[in-house]
Amino acid sequence: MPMIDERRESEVAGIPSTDQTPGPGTGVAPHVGESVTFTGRFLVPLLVPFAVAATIIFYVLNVSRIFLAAESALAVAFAIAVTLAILIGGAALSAAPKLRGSSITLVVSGGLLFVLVGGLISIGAASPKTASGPVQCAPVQRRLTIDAGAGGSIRFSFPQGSTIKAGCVDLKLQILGGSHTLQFDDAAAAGAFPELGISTKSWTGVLKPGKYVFHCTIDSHAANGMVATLLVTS
Ligand SMILES: [Cu+2]
Repeated sequence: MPMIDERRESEVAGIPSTDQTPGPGTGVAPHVGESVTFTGRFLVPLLVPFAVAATIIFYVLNVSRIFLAAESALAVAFAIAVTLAILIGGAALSAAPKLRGSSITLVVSGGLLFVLVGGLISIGAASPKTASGPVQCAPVQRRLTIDAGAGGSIRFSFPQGSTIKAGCVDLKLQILGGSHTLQFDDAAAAGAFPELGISTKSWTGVLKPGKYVFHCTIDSHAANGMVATLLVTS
């Protein structure tokens, strides 16, 4: 740095330096203004933790959704791919500090978009498979009401008989006393048709021919004999 040395020598010698503009090769960029200082010193350090937290939440939400939706092996593979992409991307970005800000923004938002798309396409599959009710059918061909707790008993009763023809059936539980429910014993039937009770009093669905054993889920009602069979004929 011959220029600095020269200046020092001139200052030491008491000769005022007239050259106020930094010469080429000094490598000192002049300060542009206060806004740069405010953004760099205050705004960025303040926003970075929030951005990091938001990114982590975003990542966890979407990747966990992928885990919920996909078969375990596929989900693990995807999560590893996403995590590796983030790690490699981060390493590449820090290894290339001269990359323009706009390029970094593009790469990062591209990665986030990748994670978001992965999360979005698995939304439906990730939703819990609740027994949301039987396949709706129309028109209703038959209606059947099953009574529960008639005369203060802990029993089911069939005012219209316990046999019904297969088809589009509207089944209703009429609670005459106490609190009772109606749920099919068979796991597949219980999954297909919602439990009837206080909140859900009826459903409409296709009943195929067969014997449908059902019970009350309240306390020890079933153990005390609150079970019955609905016969569906072809
Ligand atoms: Cu009961």
